[in-house]
Amino acid sequence: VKKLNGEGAFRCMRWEKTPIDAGDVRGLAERYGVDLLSAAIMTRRGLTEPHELKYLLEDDVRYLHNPFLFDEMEDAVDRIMTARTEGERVLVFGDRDVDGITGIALLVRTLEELELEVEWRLPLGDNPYGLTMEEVDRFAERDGTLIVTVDCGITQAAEIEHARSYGIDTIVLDHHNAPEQLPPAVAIVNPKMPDTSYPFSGLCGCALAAKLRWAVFFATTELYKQPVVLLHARPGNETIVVEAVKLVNLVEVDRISETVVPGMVAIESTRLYSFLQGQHILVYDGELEGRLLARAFGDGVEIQFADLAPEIWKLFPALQGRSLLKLRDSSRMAVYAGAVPEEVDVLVSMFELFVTRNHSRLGPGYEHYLDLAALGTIGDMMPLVNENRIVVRKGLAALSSTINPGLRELLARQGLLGQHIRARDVAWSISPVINASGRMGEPDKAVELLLTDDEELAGARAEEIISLNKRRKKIGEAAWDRLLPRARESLEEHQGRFIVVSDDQVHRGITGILAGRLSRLFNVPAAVIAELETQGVGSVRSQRGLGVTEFLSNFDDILAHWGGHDAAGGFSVAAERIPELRERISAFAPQIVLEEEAEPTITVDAEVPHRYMTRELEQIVQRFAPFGQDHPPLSFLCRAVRIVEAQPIGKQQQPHLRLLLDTGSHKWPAVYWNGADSLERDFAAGDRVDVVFELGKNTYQGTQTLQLVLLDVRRS
Ligand SMILES: [Mn+2]
Repeated sequence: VKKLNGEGAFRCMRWEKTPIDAGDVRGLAERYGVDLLSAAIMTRRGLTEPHELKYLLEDDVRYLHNPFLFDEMEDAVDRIMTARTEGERVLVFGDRDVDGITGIALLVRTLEELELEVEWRLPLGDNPYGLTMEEVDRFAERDGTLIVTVDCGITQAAEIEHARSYGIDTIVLDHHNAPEQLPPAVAIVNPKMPDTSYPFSGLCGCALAAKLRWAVFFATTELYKQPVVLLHARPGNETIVVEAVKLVNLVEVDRISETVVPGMVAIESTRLYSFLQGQHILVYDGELEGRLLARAFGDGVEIQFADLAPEIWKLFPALQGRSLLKLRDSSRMAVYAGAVPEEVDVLVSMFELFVTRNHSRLGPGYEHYLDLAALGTIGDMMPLVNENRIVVRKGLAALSSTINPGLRELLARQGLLGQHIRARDVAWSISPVINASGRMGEPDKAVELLLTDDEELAGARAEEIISLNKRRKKIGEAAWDRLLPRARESLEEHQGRFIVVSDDQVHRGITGILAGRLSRLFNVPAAVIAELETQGVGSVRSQRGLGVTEFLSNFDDILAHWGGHDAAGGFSVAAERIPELRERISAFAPQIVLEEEAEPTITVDAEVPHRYMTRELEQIVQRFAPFGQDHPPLSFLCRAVRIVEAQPIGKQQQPHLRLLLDTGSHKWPAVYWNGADSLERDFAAGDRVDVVFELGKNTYQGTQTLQLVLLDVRRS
């Protein structure tokens, strides 16, 4: 086994292809109407449950979870609506990374649309993470009364209490792990709260801002907090089954099903009576429903309801005259429901569709703002599973055609304007640039970029943050050279369990990058501390299962601030206590238990027979895109392909290989990064080889062509 570049890449890897059952694959393919190869990949990736496949195969925003599933979303919305009526001054305070910056932009634009008086701040220069006492004082002096934090706040009980002492309320939108002592906020919207009813924990801060946006615009409709009952009666076996679902803010709060023998019971003696009393009732096809209800309970009983059908038919003429039963059988919803859905569930979904289509900002208009949420999600390395898939898919589509002047200027300079933008384009060319502004102490430049409607200013800000990124790269390289030998010593000192290095030359903005790079190189958790004048500012990056916030909690008494996720975290410490902190970490190190180092392995998603090695493979890859955290690119195995040509390429020592591979029906261009050493040693032109590859794109003089990106090559 040979380690490459010291960056954790290995040659001579084990190829792992999970065995699957052909019958399962066929069943999945039939049920969801996909090809067998896709079904095989889904099965190998363990994506076989209806609710998972929904997020893989669909990308309509109506599959997003309802924002009111957050326990305190209504409180947040109410407080904002009060601020609107009272003409209050609102401060949006965010973190200085992509997630915080996009979150601020999304919130400020939203609150301004509501005609609120909004200002925004985030930590500049060497200022510490999160809201500070000084910031609260400053806002109090300006007679502010409401703060909304995004991507920070959950660990800031003291600062938020301080705001409260001025009579300033705070709404916290944060996705960092919640500490035991929660801040005294009027509302906390955090998917990682211990017993939240929200069904997905992987949202970034900006996505929470997008959730709040939907919720406040929902609150401008007449439906906000108004219970609505959707009612449906259907003939059963000599009976009539009456089903009803109660929604508040489009969230189901109650449901009932009554089987009635016509003429046998008075409606007053059924549970239905109290369920319906005083409610706003909606049905589909009022004439038919009225007849069935009259048959069930007698002509004397009159249930007041409104008929949704004419409204729905106006919006979707193709549905004219169709019964709920017919709609159920043709709806995608039935495919993803674990069991056959009730007709009343179809009615619920029709109603949701009706509401979101009728209020542009809740439906198609909502998607325009997902460009920012996609940037935050990718930049913060959130898992691309569950509803994040829809956020990112829709967000990338919105980004590709964005009208935001700042984003357009930035995309243009990164060669992405007018392109079909992929998640990796964002991860490589957009989020590092926005992040650099914060790392270099000038994140306000990036916020201005995203908020301005002035093209000239947008262009200037784009230039500035791109040059900040160049500077960030330069100082990062210099710091790396200085820290690497000390990191080796630290690793030895801590019995191969942990790395901690501190340095007074390291820029505070790149501790996270350095810690990440060290942790990947040595495959252990690493901490990097920048020693500033009065304080140390550090980042921790995990590896092999160490929980970062749990780790940091051991030093709670000595750290000034700390917080984070399981995989990454940050902290600050008074300068004079840095040596003590290092000693404490060293004393703690023997207790660190790391998971076994895994054997270097490539997971193969599917073996592709030669006859399937056509351009259609790209369509299969697209079905599974976007790729990222917890959802890596598809890797394929193809056996016995003939090497037509192989040519070393790359600057200086030409470490890479460009190849032409013959798969029978097609000749494929391929690239093998760092593969030049293998030529003549492991294989040669003319050989037949087995290859594991990802499908990639090669852009040459503005034209994109498909190519195979080889991950491993073996002589057949
Ligand atoms: Mn974040």
